[in-house]
Amino acid sequence: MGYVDEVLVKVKEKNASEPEFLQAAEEVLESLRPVIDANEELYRREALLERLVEPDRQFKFRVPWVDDKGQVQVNVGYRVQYNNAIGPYKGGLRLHPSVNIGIIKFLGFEQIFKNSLTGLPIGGGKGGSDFDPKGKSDREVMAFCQSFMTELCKYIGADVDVPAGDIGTGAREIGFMYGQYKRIRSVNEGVLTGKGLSYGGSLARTEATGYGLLYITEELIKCHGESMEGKTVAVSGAGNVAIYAIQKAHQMGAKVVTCSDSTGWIYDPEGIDVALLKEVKEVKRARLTEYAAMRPSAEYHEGRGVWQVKCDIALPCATQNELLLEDAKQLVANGVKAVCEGANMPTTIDATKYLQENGVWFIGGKAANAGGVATSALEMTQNSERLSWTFEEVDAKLKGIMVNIYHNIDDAAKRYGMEGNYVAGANIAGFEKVANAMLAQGVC
Ligand code: NDP
Ligand code: 2IT
Repeated sequence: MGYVDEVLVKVKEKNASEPEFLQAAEEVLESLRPVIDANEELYRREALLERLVEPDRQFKFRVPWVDDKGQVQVNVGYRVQYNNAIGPYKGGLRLHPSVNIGIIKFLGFEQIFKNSLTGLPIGGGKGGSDFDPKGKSDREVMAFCQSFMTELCKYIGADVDVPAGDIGTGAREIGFMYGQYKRIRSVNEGVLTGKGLSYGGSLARTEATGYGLLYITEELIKCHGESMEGKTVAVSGAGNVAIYAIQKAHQMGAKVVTCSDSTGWIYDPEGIDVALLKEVKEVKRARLTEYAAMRPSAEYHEGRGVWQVKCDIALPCATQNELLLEDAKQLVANGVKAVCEGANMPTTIDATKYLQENGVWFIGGKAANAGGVATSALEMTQNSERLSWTFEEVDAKLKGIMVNIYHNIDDAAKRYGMEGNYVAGANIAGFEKVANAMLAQGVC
């Protein structure tokens, strides 16, 4: 049995109750086959893959807090420090009732390769809690965040592990967590990214994941001789990534006709009104039914259905496994040209294969949504040098990073005879740097 297969068997045995992690690990290991096969003896002797799939350490802790009625609530907190071969652990904190160790591990594992692709010195980590911010008052969210950070602060630090936002964690939550970190540790340091602009945050971090997604999508389209101008785009999600993806797509002359949340979706043939969407989601924290009520051109539908709409480009920006095989078939039948992932692992493995086999240009999340964490690393740099860059400076660096990522993953795929397979290209390019760093640093 080859080394990749040996490791896959062990990973499946050891993590049988973690389907999302297994999905992420399988996708990566399968696509690394040509690289591993070329150095099989060395990698096996060094147990490189076994070391890569096993986190450096993982923390699980109780998060007690008091709600507005005086009732004590208890949530579970997690932080997985996956791999710091190329820099401090870096990755977001997800607050969603579905959060469990398998989901945090899948996200942390993917983060290793994504962070490597940015070209910046950041390792992989992820954390979060099964706390649901929906329907909670600001005071309850603060109580949770303070309790969460009271434990988390023992494990993080500006040169150790730097968390950030993810689903359910935005500027409000990062602010409360940062305040608590400072109370306990008495240091002003770049321990979190996505901070408010008045206390160490970076301009353009809020926009970065969505904008970065469009920069790489534009480069992909351009390299295939086309432009974003006049393209019809389907976006899922209505959170941080989706909103700024829609905004940048419109700035590029495309028209985004859909968005969605966890209860329903919008079809707006006139193009999504970003200002209204921001008002509904960022300010009122309301459902998309409110968008439809204020926008005569929009239709609201319950459930899921974004991928049924005819489009040239599809950008899944909500959550994992939200684009299934049947959706991929519909997209292909409707003539989709490109699918680029704003979310982490939104497309199932069979749907990805179907899209690739049917000639769709497909860029996975590790490359396509790397603009968020890349700009987080730029925030860390600004914190270290105690300077703030202008929006234009940060945005220009972000664009450069995304264009670079496209060419790196394209080149890596070509080097291994898989031209156009950007999923394999991203996994290979991300892996090479981490693997070299691990080998250079010995058995650890
Ligand atoms: P937000 O919390 O801002 O928004 C998430 C959006 O997805 C919301 O519209 C939410 O709907 C919807 N959603 C969440 N869970 C589900 C579900 N189970 N079914 C259907 N819809 C769902 O998160 P982000 O925009 O920050 O994150 C979106 C994705 O992008 C995630 O996969 C995240 O890991 C990834 N990502 C985020 C980055 C960042 O910088 N924020 C960077 C790179 C990747 P509702 O409003 O109803 O909850
Ligand atoms: O999935 C991701 O890359 C993020 N949620 C952003 C992580 C970060 O550290 O900015």
